[in-house]
Amino acid sequence: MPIERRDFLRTFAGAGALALAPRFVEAEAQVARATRATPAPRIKDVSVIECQPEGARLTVVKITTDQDGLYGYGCATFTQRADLVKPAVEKYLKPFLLGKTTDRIEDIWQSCYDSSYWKNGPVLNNAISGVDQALWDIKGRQAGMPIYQLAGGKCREAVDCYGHASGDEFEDVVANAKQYIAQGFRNVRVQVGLPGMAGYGSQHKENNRPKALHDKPLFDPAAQMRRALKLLEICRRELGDEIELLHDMHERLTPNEAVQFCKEAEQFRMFFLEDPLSPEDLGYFRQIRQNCATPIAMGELFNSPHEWQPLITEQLIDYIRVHVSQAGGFSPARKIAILAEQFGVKTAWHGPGDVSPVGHMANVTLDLVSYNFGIQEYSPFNERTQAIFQGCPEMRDGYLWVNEKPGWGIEIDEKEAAKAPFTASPLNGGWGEIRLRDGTVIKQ
Ligand code: GCO
Ligand code: MG
Repeated sequence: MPIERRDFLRTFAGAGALALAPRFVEAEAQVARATRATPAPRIKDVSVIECQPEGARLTVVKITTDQDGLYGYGCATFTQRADLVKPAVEKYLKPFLLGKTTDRIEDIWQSCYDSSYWKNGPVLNNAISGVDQALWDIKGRQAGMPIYQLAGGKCREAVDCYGHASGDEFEDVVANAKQYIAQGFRNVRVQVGLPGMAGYGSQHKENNRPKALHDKPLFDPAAQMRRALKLLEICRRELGDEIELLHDMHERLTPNEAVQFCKEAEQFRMFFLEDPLSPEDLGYFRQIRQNCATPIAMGELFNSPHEWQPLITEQLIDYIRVHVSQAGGFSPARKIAILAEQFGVKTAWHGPGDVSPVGHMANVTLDLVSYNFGIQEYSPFNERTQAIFQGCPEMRDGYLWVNEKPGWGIEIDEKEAAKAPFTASPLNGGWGEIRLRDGTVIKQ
């Protein structure tokens, strides 16, 4: 017992109290045991792992701590500008983070966010996401729990997904959709190529390209609109009423065409139509709502709360569809999910090939813990990806199953990652251009 405590008992409580001292000491020790955490780990290193096991360039941040074997991974994938994320992490966040304790995730998120003064851009948000998710991974590993437990536990057993069915012609799409259905999927996204043009989701062979005033990839929004509506009609007929249909408009139409498209598509009872408008045209969502009840998903291009807040609070969309690392990671995405729940909006986190398996685990974790989960986009992991990222979530019967290991449950084999470096490409992974017949460049 500390001397001062013994003196205190003798002086103020008398000898009787001193006799009770052993019990007092034991109680004190119990409190100490309960409150004494092992000293919080400190950040010893922040590094970036890059690889391209499939089409997309993937970026992951690794945070190493001063405690033996304790580290974590976070997804920071921004495939079109991948080379910029690494220096954002190494030259700015790393010096800011070295020596800090890993236990204050929210505090670190807020201070990284503010440390650039200008914020909410895709490069910096991805860099912060890498750090944020790596810190969650570390906390999960410390607790010996998967992160869904730290976020409150499961609301459901597994995550209902949709697969991507596509093809040059209508019958190819239907056949591809049937393959998904045969695997147990209940939901399919359908995309058809546009003859001679650069459509989204399926590139049609350039055999009968319409005349244009340039030789760049070509697109015609009105033709796209007619073809996609036809596809939905055929799919509803051929696939039956039990299958949920989704379609990604990829903000290719003009705002008024988008309103028309959503209105026309109402008859096909879609699960949702995705990205009818670009983030620059958010005001038109009011017109879509006023004209039809087609469920709308939006948000994969969002980086800023100023983009998702009005759509959610005005209940202008049905599914919020943010790319988690583009919003800054697991911490802000959890807040988006909770905000959306309050307004009856469901989640449909962006899950394409340009999310690393660590990011997919973050998606699946959000899906499991959010009451207002809607659906999850699914992209398969090829063998090369699984050799690098061991512990990818598993697909069974159209459901994704979380990895039950602590943290995100993923181990990265850095030697395997080094065997799949970014491949050379003329635009360094960036996208080219798509133009209308007269040569006007459009959003893709
Ligand atoms: C989707 C998306 C993607 C994006 C891609 C951009 O809904 O899956 O639209 O296919 O185009 O992630 O890099
Ligand atoms: Mg999309």
